[in-house]
Amino acid sequence: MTRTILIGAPVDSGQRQPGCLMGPAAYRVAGLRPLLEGLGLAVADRGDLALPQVLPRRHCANGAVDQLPATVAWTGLIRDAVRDALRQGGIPIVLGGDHSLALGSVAGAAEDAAAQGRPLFLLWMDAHSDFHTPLSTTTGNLHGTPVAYAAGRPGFDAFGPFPTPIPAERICLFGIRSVDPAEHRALQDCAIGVNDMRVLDEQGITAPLGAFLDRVRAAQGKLHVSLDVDFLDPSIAPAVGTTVPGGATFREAHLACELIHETGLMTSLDLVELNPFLDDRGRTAKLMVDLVGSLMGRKVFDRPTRSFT
Ligand code: Z70
Ligand code: MN
Ligand code: MN
Ligand code: MN
Repeated sequence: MTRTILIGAPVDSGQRQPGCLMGPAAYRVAGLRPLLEGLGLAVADRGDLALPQVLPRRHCANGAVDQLPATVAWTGLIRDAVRDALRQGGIPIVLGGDHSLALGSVAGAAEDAAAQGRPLFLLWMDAHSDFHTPLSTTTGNLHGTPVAYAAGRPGFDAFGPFPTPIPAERICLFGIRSVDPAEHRALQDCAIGVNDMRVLDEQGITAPLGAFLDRVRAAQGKLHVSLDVDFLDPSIAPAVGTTVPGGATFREAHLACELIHETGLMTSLDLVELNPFLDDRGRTAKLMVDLVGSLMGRKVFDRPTRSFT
């Protein structure tokens, strides 16, 4: 029986708009646990992680960087929680919290994959590329950095080295439409797969996503999925600090989640950037929970396990 392990990560040190710390509670209120149980899955809810009273002293050469000590402390807590959940054979679902939590969750998934001798792949469903380093960010918001950390870019001394950096070919950005100049330059110099909105408009969801998932399967890889609320169009998902027009529709998002489920490849998941304070009667929280339903196997009719080639 598939076991999901819920890890509450009320992180809001990665950006400056208060409210993401209410995310884990909102997912629980929106019915995440009964949804998963209704799909026949076992659920263990580990509750919410909490920062220690005393934070490590940390300094960054870039004076713009905001709340580095708290973000470093969250990273260690989340990394350990995700690694332990995977070690116990569960599928960790990290309930965020802003996207800086992925500095920890992807590191935990990488530690586990290395221990099992399997390659880790990363699917980043987001309006943003989150490919800044602490040295290149101009906003200082560390939620804009986790892909760079996972890829092994320099500048993350305060966090310690990323365990087994993920080769660029195993990272897929999906749905992006807001990339800062420094991120753009760095992405052009590497082999990270960029499925921006232009690609999805032209080719749809199935072909680009299927090509990536096929590579995960061929490599017998593990797959971490990081789902940012702003992957979705703000008209259906208003509860996010950084709305970017032109996001995924309800149908595109569900299709992507269904396709991921049908491959059976996803081994860990982040739900990030929900800001319940900005929500409209819980609709964004409910939509995110609904998408987890599709990721974990809810469907109108049964379909066989799928591959794309
Ligand atoms: C911008 C920055 C970002 C998420 C906003 C935005 C980054 N590139 N990431 N929302 N999830 O501030 O670095
Ligand atoms: Mn993000
Ligand atoms: Mn984003
Ligand atoms: Mn944000």
